Amino acid sequence: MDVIATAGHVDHGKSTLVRALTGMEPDRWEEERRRGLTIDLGFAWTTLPSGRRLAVVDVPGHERFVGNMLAGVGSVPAALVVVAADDGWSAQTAEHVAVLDALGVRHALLAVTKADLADPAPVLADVRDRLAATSLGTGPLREVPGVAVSAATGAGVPEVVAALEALLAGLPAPDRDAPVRLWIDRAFPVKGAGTVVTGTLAAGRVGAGDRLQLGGREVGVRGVHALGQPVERAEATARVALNLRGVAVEDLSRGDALLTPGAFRSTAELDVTLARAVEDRLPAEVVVHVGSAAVPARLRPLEGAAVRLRLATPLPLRVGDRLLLRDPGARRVLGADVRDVDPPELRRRGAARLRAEELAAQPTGPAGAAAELARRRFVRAADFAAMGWPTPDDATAVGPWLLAPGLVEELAGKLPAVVARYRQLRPLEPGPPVAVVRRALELPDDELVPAVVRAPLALREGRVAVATAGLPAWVQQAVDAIRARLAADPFAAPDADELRAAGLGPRELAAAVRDGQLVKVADGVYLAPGVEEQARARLAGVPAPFTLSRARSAWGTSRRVAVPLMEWLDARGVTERLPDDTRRLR
Ligand SMILES: Nc1nc2c(ncn2[C@@H]2O[C@H](COP(=O)(O)OP(=O)(O)OP(=O)(O)O)[C@@H](O)[C@H]2O)c(=O)[nH]1
Ligand SMILES: [Mg+2]
Repeated sequence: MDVIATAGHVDHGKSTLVRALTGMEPDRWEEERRRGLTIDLGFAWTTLPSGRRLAVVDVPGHERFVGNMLAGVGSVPAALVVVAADDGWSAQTAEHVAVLDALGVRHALLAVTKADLADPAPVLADVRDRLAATSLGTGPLREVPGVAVSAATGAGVPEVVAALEALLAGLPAPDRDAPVRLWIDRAFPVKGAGTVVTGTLAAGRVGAGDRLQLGGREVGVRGVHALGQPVERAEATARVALNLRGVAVEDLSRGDALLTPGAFRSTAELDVTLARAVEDRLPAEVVVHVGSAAVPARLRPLEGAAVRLRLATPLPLRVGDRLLLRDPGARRVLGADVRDVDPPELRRRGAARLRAEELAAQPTGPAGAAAELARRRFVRAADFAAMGWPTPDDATAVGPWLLAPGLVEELAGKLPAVVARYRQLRPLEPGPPVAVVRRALELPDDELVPAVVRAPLALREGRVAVATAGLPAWVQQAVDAIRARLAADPFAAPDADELRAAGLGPRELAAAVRDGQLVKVADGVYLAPGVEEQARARLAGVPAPFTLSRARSAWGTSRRVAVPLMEWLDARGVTERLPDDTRRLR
């Protein structure tokens, strides 16, 4: 299916031509038919002789309804520009064409209507001339095909049909694999079905059973209609009506968007560049139009074509989107391309100018993505994609993160100094905990730390440790003395006074335990590694079951050591405590 929107001055014959082309009545409201004036968007469709199906969004020409016109053309790739032969280029012709130009619409057909009332030739020539200067002009001659037609006599209608066929055949194929962002243009209740919304599906596909994101919630698609018929699945480009589950009509309005979950991020602050240079001052307040949405925004010129926008309500925007900025006071519209949907804060003096220079220098497309990743250094891959960037080929992927090329090596190079600094302050520790490294390297997530650890550093028990860390010399000496004594008598744990005299406080002892040189049996009770086997070996020679005091004499130690050692062995499953408080080996 193809979708085209009308454009043109009030009363120039848009709706009449749509009626002649489709046999359908685009003016849906009683008031519209009574006044012979389109107020809101109208929808009609037909099958062209080639078999191509065409939906037409008919817009109002009256200046008061330009907001509706904008909602109608926002997602549509091609326009049918209507100018009456007896009136020629008029105020809303100019305004509508400026809108199409600002939106960057590149495909159009000019129909000069009411050819029965005046010679259409001069108007055809004049308007085609004017259109050549806009985005609608294509080819080296910047031509727009034009046809004269009279809906009153029917003359020219077949020529309009033929010209439409040619135009539609030349439209670029929509991206049907892209995520869905359906800008809602109508929401209404249907008896028995519930909530129905309509919109122009510009990319992607949507089918019954899909789940779509709507603001902060998810809604289910119960059914899909296209051109009045139920379909399994609709593919871009298409006019679609979706029957939604999980949302009331009152909670929906024109300008809301239904989104592929997770594929878009909502943003209220963004950087754009104007599509055309502007000589005079930019307005401080504009209305941003995209799809069927219209949101007031504050505009801050950065420098040159670069502008920062702050939206009154966030919108699901992506880098590469074309926005229309409207200055309602001056009746002026500007096209603007979204360049960054998560722009850096501008705090320092001159930051705005630097940002503008950055944007001016940054290419668009994949090369722009590489530059963007280099600027951000790291970003979640899903976020980056939701911003509208393709994944740069040379990015480093670490779990859910993307890192700029070369960044891992750069950080790995910095890490030894971070570890050395830490160990200078805390010589008893083998190295900094992962969280400390994360902060020191200004990484956003602990998950990224392992990627920058290189030998001889290693990740050990939640720390980045020096493989050959060992203990400071004086601690090692004191521990050696204790180990020598324990080698002679494995259960002669030094008491608190002895430990203190040797200079071993809790931190030194913890370091010795971490380093595998001592075993902590209980607070203040430290023995040598291997004590478990030695304790078991001694108990093996004692008839079971045995009492604590029998075990104590087998170990040849005091109650101070024997009581916690016995419990420690119980806990490790070496011994088993029986109901009468005696033990046996397991
Ligand atoms: N003689 C003649 N009258 C026409 C022709 N096309 C439209 N009209 C008349 O022009 C008037 C306006 O036509 P519409 O089709 O409603 O114009 P429109 O552009 O849709 O107007 P808005 O939607 O209000 O902007 C109607 O009275 C039509 O009958 C034509 O080709 N010849
Ligand atoms: Mg009309």
